[in-house]
Order: sequence, then structure tokens, then C-alpha cells
Amino acid sequence: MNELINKSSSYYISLENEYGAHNYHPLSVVLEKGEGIFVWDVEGKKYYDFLSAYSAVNQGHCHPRIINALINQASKLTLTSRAFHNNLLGEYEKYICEYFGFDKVLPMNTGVEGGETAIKLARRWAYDVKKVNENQAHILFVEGNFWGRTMAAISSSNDPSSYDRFGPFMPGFSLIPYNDLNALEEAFKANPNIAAFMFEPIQGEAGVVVPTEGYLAGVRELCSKYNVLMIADEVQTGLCRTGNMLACDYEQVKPDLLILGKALSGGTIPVSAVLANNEVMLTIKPGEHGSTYGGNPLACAVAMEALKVLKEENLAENAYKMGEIFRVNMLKLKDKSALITEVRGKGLLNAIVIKPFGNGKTAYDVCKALKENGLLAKQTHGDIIRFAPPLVITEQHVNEACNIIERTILDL
Ligand code: IF1
Repeated sequence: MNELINKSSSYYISLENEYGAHNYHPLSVVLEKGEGIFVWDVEGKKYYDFLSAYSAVNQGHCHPRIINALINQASKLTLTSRAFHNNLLGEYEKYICEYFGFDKVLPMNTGVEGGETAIKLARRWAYDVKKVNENQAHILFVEGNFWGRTMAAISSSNDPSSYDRFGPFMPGFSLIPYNDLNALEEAFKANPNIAAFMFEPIQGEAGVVVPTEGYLAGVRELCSKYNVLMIADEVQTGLCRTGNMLACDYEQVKPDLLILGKALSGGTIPVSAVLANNEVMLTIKPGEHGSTYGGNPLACAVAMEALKVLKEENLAENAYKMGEIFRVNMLKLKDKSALITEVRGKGLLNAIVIKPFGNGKTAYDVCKALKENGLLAKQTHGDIIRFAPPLVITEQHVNEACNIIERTILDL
């Protein structure tokens, strides 16, 4: 291959197309570098990153402190497996437990493994503590939930593009509407075998669906009243994304199980965690759950640094303030453009809803135009665009990015 071909976006895209499974439909941009809130493509063009790898890069691309922790630990020891102890696991476990106020942590890798782990813990707790009859434990979810791509995750999904023709599915799951405390209480009353209620405090994939104030506290109250574990999937909403360390903090609510992932490694390697107290966590005994990479020393070093950066750089506060500015700008734009029908979100997890325009054009076409103008964002469900920049963004950059969005939308 000559150098010119080697360097063009279309070359890399055609390679992916030929040799990679076709399970994604990305925007046609090929990135090769990232720093803070910016990414660069192979042609050298610079973009605002308003996706942050689905909120995994909250601390900004290639955060120097996180990359240093990664490199230092990588040159010393990366993986031992859990067959042996390592000198970082215990320190990390103590650090993250004290950070979030739980007795214990179970370290995994991807977010969906965190969800699987939480469900196994809840089922085990149901048998050992709640005394549910064997194989009768039930987990309740909400419509529009998204927690990954495993068989269990898609078994709880009501989105056909997730589950269609992948059956048969995992039993013992059911769905109620989101943001509906009456439905939750009715479900709890109707089935004494419910082990857990698992949900996102703000729904991400569903399109940044923010529940009514009081919902989180109401969920907590009902879970306690009916002896059901509250599982908060904060894989996307946690770690300062919504303007608080956790989205549950907005209503001073503490779940029984907390699932974290994504930004727990600042976008470097897959690191997830389930936090719980002893009553739940100690129901799983040696040999009953685990993972080759879970709790590896590299992940422990990186996660500790990623968590320190969140606090020491006040990223919750910054996300809160920058989010307010972003939504004010978007609401002004909504007044100027008939294309935008809604602006919603919390902190720096935001979305705008786009009315179909032109000849059947959708949010995807808006994202294509945004890309041309130097800002990367991703549509969901055809009509929603999610805006979630790294939390290190400054006011000046929020305003500049909003100008790009405004110019793009008004030009369409
Ligand atoms: C993809 C969305 C985001 C999640 C919550 C667990 C997981 C996720 C709340 C699983 C993952 C993903 C995965 C990514 C797209 C992305 C996503 F558009 F689907 F909704 F973030 F907004 N819980 N979210 O959002 O974590 O196993 O992937 O580490 O391409 O599937 P994972």
C-alpha cells in the first residue's frame, strides 16, 4: 500500500467493512488522537467530542494522570488472575468502598458484566436471606432499559433491535413502565419472589430520559418496604456525568447494589464494579463467581487514579455548571429553530429531540452535518441526539460547541 492510501479515512473504513463484523453503523470519521475534550481524525481535522465514548471518557481523553498510572503499573505487573493475591487489589477495594460508602466491592471488567454480577448477587440473596423458593427469584426491570448485550441483558430488553431472533431468553425477568411508582408498588405486591429492581437513574440509550423528581427516593422507599434490593445501574450516569458523583445523590438515595463501569478507568481499559454491603456481598462464596481480568493490578491502579481525578478536579461541580449553560444555549436555539422539539438532561448528559425534516431526514443527518462542522455526537432512536462531552470542558468551549450546533441546525 502506498502511504497516501494508508492514511485516508476511506482506507481504514473499507478495512473495517471487509474484515469486521457489521454490528455497528458509525459516522464516517476515523480518529487517531485524543486530548481532553478534543479528538483528531487521520486527516488531521479536529473535533469536539460530544459523546465521550458513551461517557467512558468523563475525565477527558488521555488524562495525563490516568495515563501515567496506566504506564507505571503496566511496566510493573498487569495481571495475576485471582488465583493469587496482588498488592493493588486490596488497596483499590478499600479506596472504592470508602469513596462510595459500601462494605464491599466485586470487581469486573465491562459494564454488562457488572449488571450480570448484580443480578447473580440479587438472586443468591433472595434464596439465602429473603428465603425465596429455589429457582423462583424474580428481577424487575423498566421499559426502555439498556444494560448491555449479553443474553441476560437482552432478555430484559423491550427493544427489538436488541433481542429480536436471539432467543430463547433468560426466565425470571419482567418489565414495568419507567418513572411509575404505582406500577412498581403493584408489581411488588403481586409477586413476593422479587429479589431486585434494577434500573438506570436516568435512562441513557432510551434517549436521556430523566425521571420526575421524587422517583429515586420513591424507589428506595418501596424497595425497603417490600424487602426488594434496589440495583442502580450507574454505568453511564455515575462518576460525575450528571453533575453529581452519582445520579442517585440528587435524592440522597443509596441503592443496595451500585453498578459502575465506563469512566471508572477514564476510557483506558474496561473496568467495572459492583458495590454492596456484607448482607448481599457475602452470599457469594469462593468459586461461585469471577473473571480472569476482574481486579487485575493494572485496572486497580487506573481506577484509583480515575476516581481521584474526578474528585480533585471537581468534575461533578463542573458538569453541573457546564450542563446548565449548555441547556440554556439549547433552549435559546429551540426558540429559533422548529427542528428542535425538546431539550433535556442533567449535568453533561443531555439530549435534543429532532423533528423529521427535509425528505425524511433524521437526527443521523444532523450528526453528519455536525461532524462536517467539527463536532461529534451520536443519535439514538432516529430522533434524539445525545450531547455528552468530557466533564473537563470549560465555559468558553461549551459556548463554542453550542455555536457549532446552532450554525449547523439553522443551516439545515
Ligand atoms: C454499545 C447506549 C450508551 C449502559 C448502562 C450498562 C452498559 C451500558 C446504563 C453496558 C452501555 C453502551 C454500550 C454501547 C452503547 C452504549 C450506550 F447508546 F447504548 F445507550 F452509553 F449510551 N449500563 N452502554 O449504558 O456497558 O458492557 O458496554 O461496558 O455500543 O453497545 P458495557
